Amino acid sequence: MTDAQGINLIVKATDFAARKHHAQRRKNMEQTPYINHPIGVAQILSSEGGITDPIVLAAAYLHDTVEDTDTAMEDIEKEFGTEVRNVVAEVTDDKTLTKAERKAMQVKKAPGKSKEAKLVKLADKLYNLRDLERATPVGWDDERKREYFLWSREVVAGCSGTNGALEAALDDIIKRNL
Ligand SMILES: [Mn+2]
Repeated sequence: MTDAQGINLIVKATDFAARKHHAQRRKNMEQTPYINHPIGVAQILSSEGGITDPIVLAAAYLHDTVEDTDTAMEDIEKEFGTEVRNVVAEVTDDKTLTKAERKAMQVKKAPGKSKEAKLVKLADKLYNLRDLERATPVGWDDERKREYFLWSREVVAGCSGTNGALEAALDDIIKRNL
């Protein structure tokens, strides 16, 4: 991939995600537009993780489109190619499972994921834990918050050896909140 192709892929993914998530809001008090989350995940990978691979950055923007919008995995394949599709597929939960089963699967499957998928996962968890540390979501209590940190710690452990900076930031925030 040339630099121009890489930039094109990332910008196209940003636009695609913005359109798909346009009507969604985060579950925080301020009802932040959902797109802030994938943008923040890509930003963490780029600025803190030092990631420059356009496949990983495009997948970061797209990582919740199949799980949370009407996007099909085939749409991702058609628009962004097989490599991006594979990373998005690896970080997409199976919605036919219950929430508890999906969380258990994330822990179980994390160690076997590709490096690209682990990077997106680490940045996604870091973004969500920072959100959680800043403010408790509507309808959550301290116990639910603690359980989320405990579960995240297990998923992150399954992704270890992938990116020193992201893992150090995750270690810090998890220790601070448990
Ligand atoms: Mn996410």
